[in-house]
Formats: sequence, C-alpha cells, structure tokens
Amino acid sequence: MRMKSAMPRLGTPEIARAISKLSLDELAIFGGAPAFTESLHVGRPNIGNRQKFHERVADILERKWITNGGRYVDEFERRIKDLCDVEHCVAMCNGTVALEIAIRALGMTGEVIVPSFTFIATANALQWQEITPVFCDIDPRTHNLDPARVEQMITPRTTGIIGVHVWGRPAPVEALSEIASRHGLKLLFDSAHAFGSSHNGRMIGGFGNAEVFSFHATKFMNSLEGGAVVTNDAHLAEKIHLMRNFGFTGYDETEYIGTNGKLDEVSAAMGVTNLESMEEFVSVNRRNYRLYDKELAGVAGLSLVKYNEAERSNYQYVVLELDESKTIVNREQLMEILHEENVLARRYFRGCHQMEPYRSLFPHAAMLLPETESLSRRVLTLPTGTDVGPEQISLLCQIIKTAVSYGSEVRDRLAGREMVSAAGAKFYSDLS
Ligand code: T4K
Repeated sequence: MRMKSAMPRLGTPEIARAISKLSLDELAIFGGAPAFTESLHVGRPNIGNRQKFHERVADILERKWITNGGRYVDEFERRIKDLCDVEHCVAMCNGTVALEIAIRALGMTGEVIVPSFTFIATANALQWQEITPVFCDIDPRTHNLDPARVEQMITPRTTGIIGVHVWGRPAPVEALSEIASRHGLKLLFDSAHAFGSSHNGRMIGGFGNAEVFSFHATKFMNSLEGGAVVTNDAHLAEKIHLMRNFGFTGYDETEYIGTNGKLDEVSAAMGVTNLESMEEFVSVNRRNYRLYDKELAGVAGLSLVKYNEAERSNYQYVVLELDESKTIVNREQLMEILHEENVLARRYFRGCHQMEPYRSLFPHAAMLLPETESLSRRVLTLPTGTDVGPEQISLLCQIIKTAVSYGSEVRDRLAGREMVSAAGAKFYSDLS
C-alpha cells in the first residue's frame, strides 16, 4: 500500500533531489540513496549574531580580562536573573560542575533521590562526591519524577531530592516541595533542559532551594560550554559564589573548600550574544515542533511529547514516543532507518541505572523502575533548532511514515540485522 501524503517540497542543498521516500525500496536502509547529503543532528548549536560576538571577543582580548569574573560574566548573570526573575545567579563553566557545587553548598550527603530517566550528569554529580543517587521511577505521562514513588524512596540517610525538568517540562514542583519540607530535605532542580520555560506562569529558576541550568553547545541557548546556579537564597548564593572560586574570600584567605567552576569571558560573551537571539531560537523550535506534530498527526502508534501551550516553553526537544504494538517497527529499527538516511536521531535517555558505575552498584534497580525501563525503550529524539527547516522535517517525517506504514514488512526485513553497532558507528564517524 502506498502512502497518500503529498510529495515533500525539496530544495535545500542538504536534501538529495528526486527523493520521495514513499516506498520501502527508497529507504536508504534497503538500498535507496540517503535522504540527506549532510547529517541532521540533535543538538546542533544555535548561534546568534556573529558580528556582535566577534566584537565582544575583540573587546575581551583588547582589555586582557579573560576570566575570574569580568564584564561579560556579570552581564550574563544579570540577564539570567532578570529573565528567570530570581535574585541570584552564579554562572559556571558547565552544568555538571554547577550541579556538583550546588549539591555541596546545600549540604547534601548520604542519599539523594533522583530520576534515573535523565542525562548521566545528574547522577554523576552526586556519585562524584560519594553521595548515593537513589534512582526513583517516573510518571509515564510526564516523564518526570513520580512524587508518590519519591516518598517511598526516603530513608533515614536521605538528605535531598533532585528533580529534573525533563525535556523542559516542569517536574512536579509543588508535590516535591511539599515532600521535601515535610521530611526536612533539600530540594534542587536540574533545569538543564528548562531555561526560558515557565510553570504556572512563574519562570523556571525560582523553585526549590536552587536550580541549575546548562548552556552547553547542544542546548538551545548556549554559551559554548557553561552553566549557572540560580536561587533566591542569599546565603546559599554567597556560598556557591565562593565555592566556584576555590573558596577564596580575599587574597590568600578561604572560607570553604572550593573548586574551579568559573565561566570564562569568551563563553560568557557567547552567552550574552545568544541571549539576544533567544526568542528567535525559541520561535524556530516552536515552528519545527508544530511541523513535526502536523506531519505525524494521525499515524497510529506515534505521538510527540506535548508542551503546555499556556506556559513558556523552549521546545528544544522533539521527542517521539512509539507504541510498538501499533507501529510494529520498534524504536531501535526506526532509529537505524533514520541514521541510514543521515538523520542522527538519539535515544535519550537510557536510564542512568543501566550505565556504569550504577549498573554494577545497583544491579536490582530495574525492579523499582518499571516505567523508566519501559519509557527508555519507547522514545526517540529528533533533530530541531536553527539548522533544521520545513523541507527537512517534511522529508524526515515521510521516512518515518513510510517505515511505520510498512511496519510488518520492515520488521521482517530487518530481523536479525545488527542494529546498534551500525548506528553507533555512523554517529561516531560523523562526529570525528
Ligand atoms: N543535566 C541534564 C538533564 C542534562 O541534559 C545535562 C546535559 C547536564 C545535566 C549537564 O550539563 P553540561 O555539563 O553538559 O553543561 C549532550 C550534551 O553533551 C549534554 O550537555 C546534554 N545534557 C546531553 C543531553 O546531550 P550527547 O551525548 O548528546 O553528545 P554530544 O554533546 O557530543 O553531541 C550531540 C550532537 O550535537 C551531535 O550529533 C553533534 C552535535 N554537536 C555537538 C557539539 C558539542 C554539534 O553539532 N556541535 C557541537 O559543538 O550529550
């Protein structure tokens, strides 16, 4: 049965011409020409006004003030504070160090409850400091921590909870705050995905004891590498500020044990430059998200992770969820099909408990994480951002629709084929 959808409009240089991808034999995995001559990535950096960035870098070089604070770090922090409507912002060299410092400054020890369904940095920031990450299951509807499960994971050794706003959709902020305050626990949010998003009309950044952002190159708003801790707690902010710079309170004087978490001026200048284009990035992401949604609407077994239209969202992740009982083709097969077309879709996230050292430390964790286990086999993150346009999305969705519409045939033809290594090899060879 042939798909009824219209032939996608071609025209960008990245799309191989005269390709419809309406039949199985046109799919690259079955011998057709790849749809894209260049790879489409998840997490291709958005870059704002280059001219302004170059001017700022020239200014930094001219003034020879490169790091340890400076004009651009100050400006970056001020703008983040304003945008998130918080009182304090401490910019950091990356989101992981920002998490580590916030965890230490909050005095978390023993056990801290975290979702397993997150990027490995959330768990590593604890384990790195010999604090045990206790992996908690998620609510399959939100992909975020399930508060009822959080409560069940509390032991006498628990000192805190780290909620993650997965995909930029707010974690259950009120329920977690209530649990934390009832049990006397610290509450930190890993807000790496949620910069510029809101919850009940309040910007992400002001919840819990503190929140942590990442401005890594792959985030929709990047400062090359970078991160920040934001909080409304002045004492905590001061502590974090000192910890970022070895604990120095003055020349040859320290107050706490600190590390080096400083953001340099060139990265901060990139951050400031990109903040000026942030609304543009969000609107491209929103447009792309809506196009994906429209193109894939009505395909049985496929749904996109939804964003609340009444709130602010950055739309940086386009996450496809597969119901394999309807699509027949499974997530691994669909990912492989896309990789062969030069679409480097990602299977974020695998579940930290499935990765070392946690797999060995907690070999039975999966028993307590049925929703995480199931979700991590269903999701596939698709390319978006300023490098991805309507024509690419249309063709990419046509590939998905063709794969799903011939689901049984695809499954049979791919049966027994070594999937993961081929996809992985393609991904890594592309990066090198
Ligand atoms: N908490 C959460 C919930 C997080 O998601 C993250 C980071 C953190 C904490 C820690 O924040 P940071 O310490 O990173 O500031 C990426 C990022 O490296 C990572 O920052 C991010 N989360 C995570 C979700 O994704 P990977 O494994 O996707 O690989 P990566 O970074 O090598 O590249 C991804 C794609 O982007 C590739 O297809 C190529 C493309 N790319 C990448 C870079 C770096 C480019 O085109 N240009 C580039 O410069 O990790």
